[in-house]
Amino acid sequence: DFKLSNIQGDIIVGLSKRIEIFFFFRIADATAFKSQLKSLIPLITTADKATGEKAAIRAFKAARASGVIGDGTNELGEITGDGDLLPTAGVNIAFSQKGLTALSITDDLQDPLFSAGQRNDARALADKGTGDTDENFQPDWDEVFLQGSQEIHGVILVAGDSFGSVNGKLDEVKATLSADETSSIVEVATLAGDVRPGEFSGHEHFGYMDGISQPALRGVDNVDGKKPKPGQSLIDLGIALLGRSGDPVEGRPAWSKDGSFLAFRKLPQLVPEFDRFLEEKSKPIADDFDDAPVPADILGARMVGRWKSGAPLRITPLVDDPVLAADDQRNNKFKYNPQSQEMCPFAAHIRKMNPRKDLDQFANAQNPDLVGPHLILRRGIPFGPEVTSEEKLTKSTKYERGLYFVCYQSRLDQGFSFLQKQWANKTNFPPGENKDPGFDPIIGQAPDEVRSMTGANDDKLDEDLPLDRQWVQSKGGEYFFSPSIEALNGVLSG
Ligand code: N7H
Repeated sequence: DFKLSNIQGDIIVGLSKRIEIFFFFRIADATAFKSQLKSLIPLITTADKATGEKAAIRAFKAARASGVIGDGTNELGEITGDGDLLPTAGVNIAFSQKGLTALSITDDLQDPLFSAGQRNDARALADKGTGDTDENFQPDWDEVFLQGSQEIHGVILVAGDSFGSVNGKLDEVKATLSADETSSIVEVATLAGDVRPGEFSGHEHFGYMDGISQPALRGVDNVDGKKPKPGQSLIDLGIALLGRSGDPVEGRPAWSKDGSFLAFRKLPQLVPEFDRFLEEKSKPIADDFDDAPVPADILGARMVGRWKSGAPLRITPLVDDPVLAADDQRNNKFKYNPQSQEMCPFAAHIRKMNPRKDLDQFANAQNPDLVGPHLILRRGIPFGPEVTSEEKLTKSTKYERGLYFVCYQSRLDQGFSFLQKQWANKTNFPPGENKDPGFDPIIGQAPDEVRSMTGANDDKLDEDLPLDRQWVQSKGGEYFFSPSIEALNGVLSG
C-alpha cells in the first residue's frame, strides 16, 4: 500500500530549492481552516511530483549544457534573464502539537518530544539560556520561537527556483487559506533561506559542500530518479516514516502512517570568527603537511571531516581533491577504522553524526545496527548574506547568517534530538578510545560554551584543542509533524 503520491515531497525526495520560505502560522479559526485545508491539498507537492520535478530539472540542465537551451546570457555574455533553473515551486505543510490541539485532534502521536514542543527540549539540547531547572529555563532564542503571545501551530514550506516563483506560490497558498473572506490563519513569522551564489552554490556558510550524504530508503530506491550511490547507508522506511517497517513505536493513530517528524532549527553561524580561529590555531597543526595548501583549510577539514570541496578526509586526508568530491560514485564511499583517528578525527562533525563502522564493535543480536536508527533525512538551506569585506576585515559578524536546519525522522528521540544530545554534545562519543574525542566542533553545545576536541593534529592525536567558543548558535525552532495526504484529507480537514 506504499504510494509516493501519499507522502509529502520534502520528506523522502526533497523539494527542489534555491529559495525556500518557511511560513509559520497560527490557526485562528479551526472550522474555516479545516475546509480551506481541503482546497490546499492539490497545491501540495507529493513525493511523486517532487521526483518528476527533479527529473525535469536534470533534463533542463542537460539540454542547457548541450546548447539546446540558452543559458540566460546573450552572445556578449550579458545576462538576459533568469535562464538558470526551470521555474518550479513546491509546497509542504506540517503541524506542531499546539496546532493539532487547536484542531481538536486528541490522538497521541507517541512522541514525547513532539508533544512537549522544542522549547521544552532546549535545556537538554544544551542551547544557551538562563535558569538551572527545566521549569525556569529561558533559552536565548529568537522571540518568535519562544511563542509567548503567538503560538506556532504549523509551518508551510514553499521552495523553488526563484523568489518570483516562490512568492507567487505563497500568495496562492495564502489566498486558499483566506477563501470566502475568512482568514483561518495568522502569520507568526516568515523566514527565507537561499542557496549561496555562484561557485558557493550548495556550500553552507563556513564554505563546506553540503547535502552529500543522505541515507537511502530500503525498497524505494530511485525515489529521486537516481540509483543508490556507493557508500550510501540503506535504512528501513520506518526510520523516516511513522508506521512503516522499522518504526517500533506502538499505539500511534492509524492516520499518522506515512507522516514524519520535521525538526526545524534556526542556526546562525559566526563565519568571520570561525575563520579567525582556523587562522590562529592551524599553524602548528599544518606544520607537517609538506605541500599543504592553506593551514586553516587543514584544521577546518579536520573539524568537519570533509574538505570544503566535499572530499572526505577518510579517503584523502592530506590534501583536498575536488575531482573526487564531484564524483558521487566515490565521494561517500568510505567507512571509518574504529581503531584510528589518524585520517579523520573521531570528533569530526560527519564522523560524530554518522560514525559508519565505528559502532560495529558494540553491536549484538538485540541491537545489530547501532547507527541506522539514528540516520536522518537532512533538508536544510542557508540563510543570510555573504560575508562582507567589512566583516572579513574586522573578523566579526555584523549580519546574521547561518543554516535553517530541517530534518525528518520517525522518532525525535532517535533522530535530531538524539544526535544533538548523545553524539554531538557527548565528549566520550564515539566510544572505545582511551582519550575522549571531545565535542562535535561544528554543532556540539555545552551550557558554558567551554568545549574542546582531540584528533585535530594528526601528529599529536591525543592533544586537546580548546575550541574558544561556539560558532553555531541555536536561536530556536520547533518540532512539527508532516502528515500523509490521506491524513490531510481525513482527520486534519474533517
Ligand atoms: Fe551537519 N558543516 O558545514 O560543517 N554537515 N551541519 N548537521 N550533518 C554535514 O556529508 C553543518 C547539523 C549531519 O552521513 C556536512 O552531506 C553545519 C545538525 C549529518 O556522513 C557538512 C551545521 C545535525 C550529516 C555539515 C550543521 C547535522 C551532516 C558534510 C549547522 C544533526 C551527514 C556534507 C550550522 C543534529 C553525515 C554531507 C554522514 C553532514 C555542516 C548542522 C547532522 C559540511 C554548518 C544540527 C547526519
